[in-house]
Amino acid sequence: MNIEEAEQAIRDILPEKRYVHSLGVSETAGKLAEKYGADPYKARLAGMLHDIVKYFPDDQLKRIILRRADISNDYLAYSVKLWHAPAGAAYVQENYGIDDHEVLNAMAFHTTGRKSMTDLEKIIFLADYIEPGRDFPGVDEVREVAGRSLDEAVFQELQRTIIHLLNKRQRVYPETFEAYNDLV
Ligand code: DGI
Ligand code: FE
Ligand code: FE
Ligand code: FE
Repeated sequence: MNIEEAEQAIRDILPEKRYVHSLGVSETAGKLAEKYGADPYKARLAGMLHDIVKYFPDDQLKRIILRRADISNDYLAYSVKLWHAPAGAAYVQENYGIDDHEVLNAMAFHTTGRKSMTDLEKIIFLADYIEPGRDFPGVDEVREVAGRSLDEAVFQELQRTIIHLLNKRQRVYPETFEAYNDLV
């Protein structure tokens, strides 16, 4: 599947707002890849598809996670907001024949992060947070840091996300802490 086909697929599946967000992630990820020496094509493809199953019913995402031996069932004990990331990677592998594991892992870990992230994984994780459509307190600071250090920007995103979850008295997926510990 090429970038245009991926764009067509999400245009058909996602609501307008999420489609525009995905275009922003794709574009931002492509630029970050050029800057930090990752593959811009893989970055744009993963960015385009990263939220493809975001609006699938929870029970459908759960079934994908249970069916796939390569997706940890631990996700099911944490927020439903986490499920679309690994389920989306499985979906594009099964339905679009995408077999590039760098692209699939960048999609699978775009929400939680994990220990020892590749640059492509960091780029999708970060692009999701700072694409031009995002508007929340602190996003401009992270955009600024993203212009000089990929690791520092990912670190600040993890720090802010964990603080945000703690303030809302929500669970934190252990891999998010592991990603944080890796970069602190
Ligand atoms: O799908 P998006 O909205 O574009 O963004 P995302 O896939 O990064 O989802 C972010 C949401 O997930 C955000 O509301 C925080 C929430 N979340 C819930 N539990 C966790 C979590 N995020 C992380 N990193 N770790 C968690 O344990
Ligand atoms: Fe997402
Ligand atoms: Fe994210
Ligand atoms: Fe997203």
